[in-house]
Amino acid sequence: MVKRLILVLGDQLSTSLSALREADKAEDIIVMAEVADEAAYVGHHPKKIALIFSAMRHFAAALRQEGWQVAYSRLDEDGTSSSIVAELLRRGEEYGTTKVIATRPGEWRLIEALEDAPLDITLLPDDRSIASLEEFNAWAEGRKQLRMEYFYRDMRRKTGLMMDGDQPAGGKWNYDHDNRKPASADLLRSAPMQFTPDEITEEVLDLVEERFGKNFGTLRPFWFAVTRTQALRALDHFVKNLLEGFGDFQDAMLQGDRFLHHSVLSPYINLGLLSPLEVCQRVEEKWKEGTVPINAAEGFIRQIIGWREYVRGIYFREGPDYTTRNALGHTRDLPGMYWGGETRMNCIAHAVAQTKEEAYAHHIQRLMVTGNFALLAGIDPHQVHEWYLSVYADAYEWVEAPNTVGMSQFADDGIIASKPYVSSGNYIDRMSDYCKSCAYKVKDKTGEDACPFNLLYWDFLMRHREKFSNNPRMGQMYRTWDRMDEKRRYAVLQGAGRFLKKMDAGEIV
Ligand code: FAD
Ligand code: DLZ
Ligand code: SF4
Repeated sequence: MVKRLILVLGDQLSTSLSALREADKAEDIIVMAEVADEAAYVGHHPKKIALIFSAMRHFAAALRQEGWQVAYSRLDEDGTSSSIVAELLRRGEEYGTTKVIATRPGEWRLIEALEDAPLDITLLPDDRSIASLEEFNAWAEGRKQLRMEYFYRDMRRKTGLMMDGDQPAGGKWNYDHDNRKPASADLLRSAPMQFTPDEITEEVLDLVEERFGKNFGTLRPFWFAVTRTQALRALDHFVKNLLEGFGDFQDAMLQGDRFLHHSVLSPYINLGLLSPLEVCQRVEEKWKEGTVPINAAEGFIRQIIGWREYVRGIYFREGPDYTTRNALGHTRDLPGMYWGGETRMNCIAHAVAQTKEEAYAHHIQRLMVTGNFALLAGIDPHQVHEWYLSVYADAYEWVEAPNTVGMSQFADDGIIASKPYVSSGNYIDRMSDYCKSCAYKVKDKTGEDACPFNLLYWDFLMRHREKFSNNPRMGQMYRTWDRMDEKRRYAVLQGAGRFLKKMDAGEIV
């Protein structure tokens, strides 16, 4: 007689999961399901679906080996329902119970579906992160501005990571000003660790090819880690071979190097294969050994116990309507170049091609290339959000939406970013080698060949002058514009208008 169903979702693959801690091996049954609704709420990249399904199948096998009873439904199996709730109802009928224990999902859509289901469901907190939602809300309460930096300091104190008593190691909380070096192509780096698909993964790849082969993205070669053991090896490889340069080259972009010193660990942390704290502890250990500099270790740890925790807190604090926010009133459709359509902009072409092949782009590519362009061009932030949620292997709404809607598109009206992350082509030129082989000229500020980022940057600032000219961090830009020769200002705005018109008409820009 089964007492309760224990739901384990595709991004809850941690043996320490609250629902599993609550479960009883002898009486409860674990429910895992590959379902059409989850695989299609956006057109996920085929590599992302394959990663999730393969990791789920490996996790189910590991649970069975540990003596758990697992009811696992494959997408291509007869009888599998189309949604998580329908699967719970079906399994409930099969095993004669309506009692369900689940860890709270990472998306409002699914939380609401579970809460509304005609089942006796207990939702437990997801305590795999460092700060609980209550802790985040208590920190946020009464603050005028929710700046990540202050939250991060509390997380340093809480975890004790890189602390000397109650002071930050080395005397500073943040070493970011050392982290702005452009990378050079002749600096040889190791790639992230890659894994050969086993039989389980091959079977998943065939299924994904058949069902989702038309989605944006290249499925093979597939090299992601799909088990905790593999993810731990990827972590080990990163701290030994790549962490040292992480800080220095964190913002750099190179045409011939898709990963630089980045860890490519987000897909594994977000699935639950690695815990955020263990990853940071491993990095701290390396720094204590004296093999990596302080700016690398601090910079990396800040991304996880700072940014990752902070965006999670914001997503759940802001509520289910967060993804529909549009503070700047942007309505333009996402242009075809985001789906691989031809463009003369080399930076966009590269970021999109790499995204298509790897289901990965690093932070500055996401923020300062594709995100920057979408914001400058006034693209509807909901479409931008759906794009990011679809195309990256690490994308789950709780982490993707605050980064896109908030940090990148300023659609939440400045909850996350104190000013919009916009830049002209100059920034991309400084941090990358994209501009050297672009059809546009980054040094040209006006004219047919002028880099579109140069034109759109001013066009954006002018469109939103009322909103931003009093922002103390932006006033200087408006003063620069006002000092510009009138003819040049006219040429810039005309050029931006012509560019946007061409783009809207579907011409190659
Ligand atoms: P590294 O550069 O090696 O960084 C180390 C780790 O820090 C990452 O693995 C990740 O866990 C964490 N991290 C770094 N920056 C952030 C951040 N801003 N928010 C949360 N965690 C962070 N990250 C996701 O995990 N999922 C997403 O869907 C996602 N969407 C994004 C959308 C936009 C528009 C932007 C600008 C950023 C987004 N990010 C997202 C944040 C960041 O780009 C990725 O976490 C990072 O690129 C993952 O690659 P990595 O593991 O090589 O990271
Ligand atoms: C993203 C995803 C996909 C593609 N497929 C499944 C699935 O078939 N079964 C499942 O349990 N989870 C899947 N997921 C992850 C969920 O969408 C994720 O748990 C929610 O979005 C909350 O983060
Ligand atoms: Fe991108 Fe402009 Fe550089 Fe071309 S010139 S790569 S469009 S920033």
